[in-house]
Amino acid sequence: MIVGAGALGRLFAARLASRHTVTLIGRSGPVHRLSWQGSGGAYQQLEFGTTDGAPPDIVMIATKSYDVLAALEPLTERIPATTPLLLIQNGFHAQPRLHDLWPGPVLCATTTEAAYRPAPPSEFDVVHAATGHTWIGDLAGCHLPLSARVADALVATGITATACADIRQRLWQKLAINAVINPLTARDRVLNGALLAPAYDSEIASLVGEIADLMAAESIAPPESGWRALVDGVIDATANNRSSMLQDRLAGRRTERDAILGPLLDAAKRHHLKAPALRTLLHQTPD
Ligand code: KPL
Repeated sequence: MIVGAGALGRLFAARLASRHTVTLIGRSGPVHRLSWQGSGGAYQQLEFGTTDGAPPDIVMIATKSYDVLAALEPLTERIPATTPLLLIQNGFHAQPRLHDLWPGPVLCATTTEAAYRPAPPSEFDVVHAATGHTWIGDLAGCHLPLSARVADALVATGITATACADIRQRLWQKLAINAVINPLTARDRVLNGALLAPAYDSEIASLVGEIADLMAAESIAPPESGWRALVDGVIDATANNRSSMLQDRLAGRRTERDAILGPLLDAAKRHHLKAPALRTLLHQTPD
């Protein structure tokens, strides 16, 4: 079962439906039909099952971070509390909360798969823009065999996925990237690539410097290339993207500001670090 019918939820549903019975639940209930365009240009029309029947083997929650608890709530009556969850959210807000709350295994994923929902009247509900890599693990590192089974199931449907024992590190590394790119692009309404302009250089340097200190305080290992090179590399590789936060802003939706900048500012408080650039950015970022 996949809860959350945004671009990623639809992408995973479309891939998994080739080998599994998938129930995809959106805001207004189950999604029964989906047309999607694969990254190689292949086009497919898919039909999904209903929510009746046997309990799901796993529930993937692909909503925005702030919607995770509300999305799970109506399911708690219908699925055993031992059902594994797979969370695929930006930031580091929903993951530790669900890890503490849910009795069953809580797996977390971070992905570089890129998908988007084209504006109507497109014939596609979702377009797989670029293939990427999905990492799966749990915060306590005690469900590695389950993570490996889930990763294998994804690989069998064409999604490159790997189980890992260090998902917390990977989620925080992704957080470092999102904490720079998403708020700046949403604040200034620019594509990711605009951040390569010299005008952003010193602001990005201050943000990355504070993030590096926070990561060190949280024992998150720096990437081999260093934090700045990591962020610049992603800006370069996604230069033509509208960040998810900019998309939310343009669509008048709530943004994931608190899930992305919140954990960093909480860490700053824990470690008595001031983080002025991040603090300023929080106030400038649309909620
Ligand atoms: O993850 C992203 C997002 O937009 O949320 C990046 C990596 C910044 C790509 O746009």
